[in-house]
Amino acid sequence: MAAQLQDYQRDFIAFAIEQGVLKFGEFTLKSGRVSPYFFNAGLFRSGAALARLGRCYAQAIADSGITADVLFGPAYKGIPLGATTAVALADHHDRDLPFAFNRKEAKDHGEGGLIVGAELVGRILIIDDVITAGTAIGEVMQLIDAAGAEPAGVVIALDRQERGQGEKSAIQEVEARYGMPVVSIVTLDDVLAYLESHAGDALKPHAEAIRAYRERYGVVA
Ligand code: OMP
Repeated sequence: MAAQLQDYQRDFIAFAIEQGVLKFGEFTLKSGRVSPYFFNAGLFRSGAALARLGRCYAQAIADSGITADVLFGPAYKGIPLGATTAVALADHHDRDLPFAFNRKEAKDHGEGGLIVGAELVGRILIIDDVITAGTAIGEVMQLIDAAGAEPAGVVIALDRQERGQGEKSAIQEVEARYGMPVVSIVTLDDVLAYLESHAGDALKPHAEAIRAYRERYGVVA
């Protein structure tokens, strides 16, 4: 059954394509899989684009009903994502949450340490770009654990709906392993629904390649 897109999800996909963030072609992923599409969140790179992106993350958080004490943006790509989400939650949802991010390498001078911004205490909501096989999120969980905090969940822009180590999706594995929800602004099903029903003729043929990729690496719904 085709995914039912909410207006903000349809706008988000159109916006990601327009900004060159969501691209179609042939891309080798971190997992080694060769994918017919790629989502590069680093290409949301103007003030207006980041502001709009933050509003989409904030909307996904509001829709999910997840509550948290601190927002966390993992280095590097999660840092601007977490920051713009924190701004959007305060401006549009009346939720002024503390925000933190990490350094990739600990500083041994000045204020030192690995975490910048808010202290990691209580329930931590992770803001990240994409989960494919779930490797990157494991590193973030170690930081939260080391701080003695608890994960509240993960919010990502795109759920690629791919298998992880076994038959379950990488996201289902992350949810089971860490006992927390993972929510996304959009899923691969949403992207397919967009290509099939809303995109122009030039983009429609990409749906075929994505369906074939999903057959090979996707989860059985
Ligand atoms: P996993 O660690 O396998 O879950 O992959 C997540 C990471 O892959 C992201 O944080 C990105 O660095 C990268 N990635 C994308 O950014 N966009 C994609 O569409 C696919 C990937 C990827 O390589 O799987």
